[in-house]
Amino acid sequence: MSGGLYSTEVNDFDQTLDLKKIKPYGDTMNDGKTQISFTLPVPAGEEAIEAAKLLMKKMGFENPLVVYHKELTEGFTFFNCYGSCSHTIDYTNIYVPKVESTRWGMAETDEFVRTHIGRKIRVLGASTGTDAHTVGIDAIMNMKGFAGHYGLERYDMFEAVNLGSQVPNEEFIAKAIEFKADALLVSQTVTQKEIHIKNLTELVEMLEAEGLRDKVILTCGGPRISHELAKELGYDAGFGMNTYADDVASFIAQEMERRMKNEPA
Ligand code: B12
Repeated sequence: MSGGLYSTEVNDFDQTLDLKKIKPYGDTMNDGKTQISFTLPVPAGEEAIEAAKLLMKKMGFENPLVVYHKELTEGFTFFNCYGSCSHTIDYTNIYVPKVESTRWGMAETDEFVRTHIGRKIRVLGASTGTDAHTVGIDAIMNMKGFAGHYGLERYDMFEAVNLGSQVPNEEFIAKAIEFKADALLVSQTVTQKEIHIKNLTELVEMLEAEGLRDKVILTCGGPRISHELAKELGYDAGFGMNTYADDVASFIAQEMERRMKNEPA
């Protein structure tokens, strides 16, 4: 059976996907439907809701709707809103710098190190500066690893030492020298007031001053770290959310082999 209200509505839906102009998908292609939440520093009430809607319009959302709001504490109201995003992105023109290595599993990486490096790779890791978050660096280094992926301590061909959190850069470098580390793993979670940038930059400068920068493979990671940012700050690689030990172990093994090949005999 054709015709009727339902089929007319279906046919009216915009089904075209143009990768040069993508926008959020709600239940129909190109409807732009977006959920957004934020807090405004004003008391709850009709004026607060109107302010939230006006702000959404300024952000480029059509038909803004506040579906939930609650005063969190006196003078601060939280909003859950919906709206249709009017902006689009050219997906065909996107370039994201990525770590250039092939991701292997633990057995494959161990075998590669055995064959091509011929000894264990010494890796030192820490959450440095004032950062007290350890779960990220533990996920990468500790024996049990993260989400079914074993950590570096489990690898036969890696000797991994995790110094934990709040390790000052001076102490990290001193330990790296003592341990004769091949690779350094720095974790940074807190990004308030760009503290991670300050801390990561300080470490690079201190390594350079000690003449150590080129002697180690320097990596950093954390939920707000990208490979692009890491390279900008002078690191060899940066790893963000949902990284596994597999990613960083493969990178270190492959990078170490590259460097060994380039070393004059
Ligand atoms: C648990 C937690 C804490 C615990 C930490 C306990 C511990 N032993 O780690 C405690 C309660 C101590 C804590 C304290 C604070 N926290 Co906190 N915390 C969190 C929380 C809830 C989870 C973080 C976590 O464990 N994630 C899970 C791990 C597995 O993920 P991950 O860290 O991203 O790691 C992965 C990758 O990023 C990557 N990775 C990470 N590091 C590295 C390193 C290398 C070399 C590589 C290769 C990869 C890699 O691999 C990991 C696995 O995939 C987050 C909120 C959240 N839901 O994320 C807030 C959060 C991180 N904390 C936050 C804040 C503000 C704080 C405090 C400042 C609060 C305060 N005012 O006191 C303090 C910080 C104190 C300090 N000096 O650092 C903010 C940070 C905001 C920001 N952008 O700066 C968050 C986002 C909460 C929020 N929404 O406000 N926190």
